[in-house]
Amino acid sequence: MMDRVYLPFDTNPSVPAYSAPPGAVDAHCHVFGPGERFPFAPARKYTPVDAPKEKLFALREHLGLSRNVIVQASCHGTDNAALVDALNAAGDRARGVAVVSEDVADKELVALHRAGVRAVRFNFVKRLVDVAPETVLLGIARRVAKLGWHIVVYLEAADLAGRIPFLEKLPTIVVIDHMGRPDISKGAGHKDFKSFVSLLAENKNFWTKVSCPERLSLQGPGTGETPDYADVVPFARTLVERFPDRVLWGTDWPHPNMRSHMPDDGALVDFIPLIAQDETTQKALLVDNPMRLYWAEHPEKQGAN
Ligand code: 0GY
Repeated sequence: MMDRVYLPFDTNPSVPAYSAPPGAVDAHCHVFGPGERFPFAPARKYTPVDAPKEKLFALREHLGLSRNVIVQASCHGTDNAALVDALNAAGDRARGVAVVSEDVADKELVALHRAGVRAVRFNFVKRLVDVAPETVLLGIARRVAKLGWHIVVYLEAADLAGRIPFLEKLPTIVVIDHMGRPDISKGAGHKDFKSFVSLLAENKNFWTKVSCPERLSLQGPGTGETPDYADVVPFARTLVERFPDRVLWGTDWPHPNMRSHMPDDGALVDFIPLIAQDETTQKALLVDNPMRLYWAEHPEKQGAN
């Protein structure tokens, strides 16, 4: 285990200039610990700073947002206790994305559903996890599909091509985190990003999160004259314009495992009008899409009532 402490999150983010529409969802964020109550996984690859639910809910209000989708991160492994605790405290204002192993019991899945979990995350990023075999993941996907859940996938651009046959076998909606982590230095006109756009065009059940400009940007925070992460705008804007009903946005607070700098969460909200340029598109990105995916009741779900 590599036990590295990452940068603490910004405890004094700016108030964004952009006002999100009523009901806006931060569809990618995490809760960590507190470690004393919810210990981190022994096999974790980094140790985060505690980022408890109260801080997340306070940030939601500060940024003018209404709801959260809380994603289980690798440092908590398959122990979803901190996530469930946050979901229980948030009531209808949060939904969850869990990480489970193949031996998860049906009754545990039902309990997660009752708490507000609506997806599982498959993490293919080798620096974060020991990646599970695809046959195991496919088995999990088939089980959670019965609950009406979907699959959230985290992978890096270099690994995408090799995983496409697997992704295309998944019997659910598939949400690809952080735009598939494109290489920003290549530009949005490069064939690699075009392939990602084609992948979404060809697979109507594939969605993506236009999130994490702070991880992808080479330019980094702006100078006052230029906005933060301006070099990521063409990528995110392309996806929002091309797939307005299959994109999600999130802060990624508390930005686990960031080493270069800690973003200002207010500036991340101000990234939204740069990538979604009219009110209809903003409402789709921030309200309609996440509500449809995480708050709708699925008639096909079984055993979860
Ligand atoms: C993210 C990104 C990262 C970490 C995790 O599960 C995780 O530990 O997702 C990362 O290091 O790129 O989405 O929060």
